[in-house]
Amino acid sequence: MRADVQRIRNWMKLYLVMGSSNCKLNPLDVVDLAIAGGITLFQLREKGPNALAGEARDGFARQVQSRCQGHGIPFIINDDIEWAAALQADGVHIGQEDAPLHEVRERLSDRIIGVSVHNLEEAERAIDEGADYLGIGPIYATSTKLDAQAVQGTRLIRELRARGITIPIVGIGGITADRADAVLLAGADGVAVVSTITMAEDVRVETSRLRQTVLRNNLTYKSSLDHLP
Ligand code: TZP
Ligand code: MG
Repeated sequence: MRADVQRIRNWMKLYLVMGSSNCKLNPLDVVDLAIAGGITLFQLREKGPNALAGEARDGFARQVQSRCQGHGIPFIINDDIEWAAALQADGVHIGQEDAPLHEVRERLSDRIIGVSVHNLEEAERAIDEGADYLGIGPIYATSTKLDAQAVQGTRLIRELRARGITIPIVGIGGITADRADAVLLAGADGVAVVSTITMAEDVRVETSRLRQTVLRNNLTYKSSLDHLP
């Protein structure tokens, strides 16, 4: 059964995206500390020059997944639909260059499907085709994703909300605890981060700092949503 919109909205609040190569510490320790600090969703994005492959990738994914399951945190996979299906992950996050959404929905009918969008047209298409949430970014400059598109600030998030579009939205790219406010006030349900958590001096403390910011601000956003037609 597909999760309802309110649950998905709540899962967006503090969304950790990471792969083993994004971490200074042992990546499984980072996952444990981020869970202790209060992440609400985990996306495994195992890509880039030092990414794991084959059995090592599979073993790592299963260890992360079991930690997430132990804490009721949805575990989703970046890009790789067949891998998500094989792992029985809670969902998948796809970009514009990945398989078309209707095919992904056929393969993973009851799973969470998130889509990265960069403009109004991509957003409307993803919504029409049944995306569960939109990932929008890079909001700020990032050095984590080498092929990231141009920095776009919060413009698209504000534009979608101004049009009365209520789909769950998460902002990504260069987001820190100090910058999260602007993303949430623009209308995002939450923030997705890589390096602010994975490279933090104290992963647990930084995660809970982000969580406090997000929970405080989301109240403001929810009450403004109540007034939409
Ligand atoms: N997609 C857009 S920006 C980005 C992704 C995966 C990377 C975000 O990483 P960071 O370290 O939070 O800027
Ligand atoms: Mg992708």
